[in-house]
Amino acid sequence: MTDLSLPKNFLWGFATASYQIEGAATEGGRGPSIWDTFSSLPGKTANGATGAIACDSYHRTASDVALLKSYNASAYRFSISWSRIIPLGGRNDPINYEGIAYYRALITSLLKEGITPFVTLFHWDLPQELHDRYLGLLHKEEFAKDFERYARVCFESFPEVKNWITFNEPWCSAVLGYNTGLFAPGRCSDRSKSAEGDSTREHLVAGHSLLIAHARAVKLYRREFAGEDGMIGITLNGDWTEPWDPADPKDVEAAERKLEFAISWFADPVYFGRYPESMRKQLGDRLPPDHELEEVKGTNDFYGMNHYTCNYVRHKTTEPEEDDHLGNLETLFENKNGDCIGPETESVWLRPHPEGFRKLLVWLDKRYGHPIIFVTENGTSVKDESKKQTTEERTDDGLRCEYFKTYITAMARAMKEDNVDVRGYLAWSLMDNFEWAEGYTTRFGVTWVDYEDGQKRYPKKSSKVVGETIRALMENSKE
Ligand code: GBH
Repeated sequence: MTDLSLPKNFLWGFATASYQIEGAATEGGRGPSIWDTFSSLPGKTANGATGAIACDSYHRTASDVALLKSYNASAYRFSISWSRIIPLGGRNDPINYEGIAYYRALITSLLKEGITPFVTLFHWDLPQELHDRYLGLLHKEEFAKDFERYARVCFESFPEVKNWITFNEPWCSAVLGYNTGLFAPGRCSDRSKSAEGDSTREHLVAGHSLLIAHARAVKLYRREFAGEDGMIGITLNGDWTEPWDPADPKDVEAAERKLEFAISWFADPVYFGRYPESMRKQLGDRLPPDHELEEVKGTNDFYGMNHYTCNYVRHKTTEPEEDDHLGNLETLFENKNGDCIGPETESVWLRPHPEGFRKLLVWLDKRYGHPIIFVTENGTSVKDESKKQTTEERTDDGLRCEYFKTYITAMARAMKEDNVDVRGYLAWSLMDNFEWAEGYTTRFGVTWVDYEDGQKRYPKKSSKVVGETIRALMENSKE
């Protein structure tokens, strides 16, 4: 019997994102997004996959909500496709009421089942037109104004939603979209990959625009919509780090610097109104000026935490490359002794290491002054899962079950032993879906989706494990 517990009102459930599950890319008045364009270009995604059909969730509101209900979830995080609401994206462009009706029906059926919606306004699918008009995230003022208007339309249209997330993982939009070019819109300095782009600075500009747009939407929400119980925040990705050689102060410092380049790049502006010292030192005035971050300070009602993995970090002895986004260091899965951080998964970047989750929760709690935290994503792929043939094999996801048990336990430990204020947990993902550049080869769902057979859904064992683990901890609560 464990001494750990979770409060009775702890919210938990599963997460998804619009482009990864909806499909119906050209239906219901939706305009194209940068992911429609990018995924259609040769060589950008595994097997040329796109989100044109995905899990077909656009046509399956009732069955998706029924699935959540059958898992006993008390919360669901999904994202809104901007170009379904405003097909061209801009502040003077027409609204698509069919898109609003789709999300309204989803929200209504969730609430009817007692499932609390967590709604993300932007999970990477920028309307293509805004990219064509002014290069999207690279134009701070235009982007912030257009995003603010889109946010207003959503706040007005869905007043029942009390938990809003402005941006999902701005690091990914900025770095993968404008520095490495692995994600839409795929800009980078490498001319074999992209005709345009500058990996030494565009991601820093994009990141800055996202922060300003976040701040404007938060202030609008607080001013006109939040009422007594509305909450809004940004969701940041962050992996824990351990020094490659704990006896080398330079590796210890590099491990901390990695956290700052990945997390504090966004969280320091949101909590302190300035960029981290380590980034300013390496990037100088390629990083936009701190004084513009004044309006960003104090714009989180909660910290949205996406967390998956952990790395060993080794400092580099050479000067940083001009396009470096990591903080002049290497990330590894083995330390100096050859210890491995965790077992392999289907994702080259992901190795389970639950202790890192606890440590990162504590680090965030300390650095950002004991914020309310919602874990908005946590989960894993499983090596060779897509090769499984029978339904029995496909639903038997042992590594994922173990992952959820150990990660949820690590979270409960951080709450009990370190007093971290976690209010909710959303597992990634409700179902297998379009895994961006990896297409459909990598699966993160607690539900198997059969893409060859009409997008049929089959609950995997992990779909039960998440709820069982959390509810057992809730039953231990004395509150
Ligand atoms: C989340 O990102 C996303 O929010 C979600 O949409 C996605 O489906 C889920 O993860 C699973 O991947 O090798 O340099 O390309 C997680 C954070 C950060 C993980 C970037 C992958 C790739 C680094 N992601 N990382 S790189």
